[in-house]
Amino acid sequence: MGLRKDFLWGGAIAANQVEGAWNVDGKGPSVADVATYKPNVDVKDYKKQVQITQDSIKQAMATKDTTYYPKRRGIDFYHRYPEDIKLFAEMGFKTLRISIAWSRLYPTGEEEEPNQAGVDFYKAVFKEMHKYHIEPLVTLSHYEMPLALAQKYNGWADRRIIDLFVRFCRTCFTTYRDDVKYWLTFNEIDSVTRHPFTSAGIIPDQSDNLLQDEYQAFHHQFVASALVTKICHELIPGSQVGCMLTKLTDYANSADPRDVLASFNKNTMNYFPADVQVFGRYPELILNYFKKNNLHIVMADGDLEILAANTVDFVSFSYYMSMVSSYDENNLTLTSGNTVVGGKNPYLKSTDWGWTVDPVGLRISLLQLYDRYHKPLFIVENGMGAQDELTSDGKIHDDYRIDYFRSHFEEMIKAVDAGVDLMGYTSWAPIDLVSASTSQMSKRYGFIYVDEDDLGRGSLNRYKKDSFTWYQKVIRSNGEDL
Ligand code: BGP
Repeated sequence: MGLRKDFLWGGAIAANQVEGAWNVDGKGPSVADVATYKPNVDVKDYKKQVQITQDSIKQAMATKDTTYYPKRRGIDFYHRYPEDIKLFAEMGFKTLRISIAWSRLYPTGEEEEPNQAGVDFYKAVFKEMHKYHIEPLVTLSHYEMPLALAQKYNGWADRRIIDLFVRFCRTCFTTYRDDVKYWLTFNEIDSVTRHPFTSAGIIPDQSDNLLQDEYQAFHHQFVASALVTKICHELIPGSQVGCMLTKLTDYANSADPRDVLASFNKNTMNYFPADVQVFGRYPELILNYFKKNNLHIVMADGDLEILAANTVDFVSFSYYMSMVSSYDENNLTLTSGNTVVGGKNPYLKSTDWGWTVDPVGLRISLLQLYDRYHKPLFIVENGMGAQDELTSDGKIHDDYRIDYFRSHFEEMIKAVDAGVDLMGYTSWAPIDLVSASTSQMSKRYGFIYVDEDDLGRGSLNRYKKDSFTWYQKVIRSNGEDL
């Protein structure tokens, strides 16, 4: 069988991790611009890594320094996008997933009219992609919102954000209607409870009841996502809108039924936001979880109808690792879980950052998602963070990365052979960029090396890694030559 003839091979990046130019041409500060480089935090403690307070934001905004705020500088994609897109085209990309920085179009989120320089920037980026017949896949919210909205409203915890986001999206649809057909609403929508600031602009010490605010934010994002899906379909005939979840595939630690129960709970919480976006309603178990935990989600009249009437066209997801759950006597209800890295799995190796490498897990994920949702799937992130060495003759021998991708592609193809309808695959990330969780540059994902270190030193020159030519061959053969 093999992959579709029109399989969308490509790569994925996000505005806040590549663009830089955080305060030029009218862009306002975003939540990403106050994220600090934290080299010494235990990578297993995801919550600590992304911890943010009202004070840390004030401190960050008192300086224009980019050394310790790497997302402010990214990899200078803002100025170098023609060179980068040309390299993607050389690999044969059919698609490129990017995101639009809300704060580049609406600096504080509340302007009536968009910032023209921001609008023009993305127009130019799309033009460059089309020059090489690269189909844009655009995320409307990828770990980025105007900082002002986080400070003033506590982000998505406040219902007023819905209208502001809809205004931003409407601008995107009207301006880029001829450029973009594939849209995603919220990146890794399930992550609100894992890192509320990055994902929803919630400043934890500004919340009286953090868990309540997180679930309220979920609800607002669901409504916003549904409204935006409707508007997109109206404004761009033939467009397709997808949801995007982090597929944190969880295994029971043993055949002990109680471990199986723990794992079921974990997976159910992981699926829930996509369930709402695909089925158009809240799962009963989640509504009961709200009740049991005294969470009172305020829903306006008509919200449930909006969710029901505007479900997504396809399901996209990121897949990096699998996790393991064990029974915990003190925790018998569904839990959101606050770590990304689960228990140890003796059958799997891990990356230097402790993320398990589990290609079969990708196949399992594809089968599970297709069986659950019966919608076309799109792998929009998958890859391995590693430290690379640039040799004196400008080469990077990254066999480990090739091995990672090869093993994942083999399993992906087996899932397609089993009947999964898969639209495409975009690697995270085709070019080295600033890490979302650690703000490191040294956690490298790309087929293209960027000469920049954690503190922003380097020429920013781009170099092709060995994996560059390998991926080019994979795309050319539509996955037959691995
Ligand atoms: C996902 C995010 C991306 C990306 C990736 C790798 O969660 O959607 O933005 O960064 O993970 O994570 P990290 O950069 O922390 O290694």
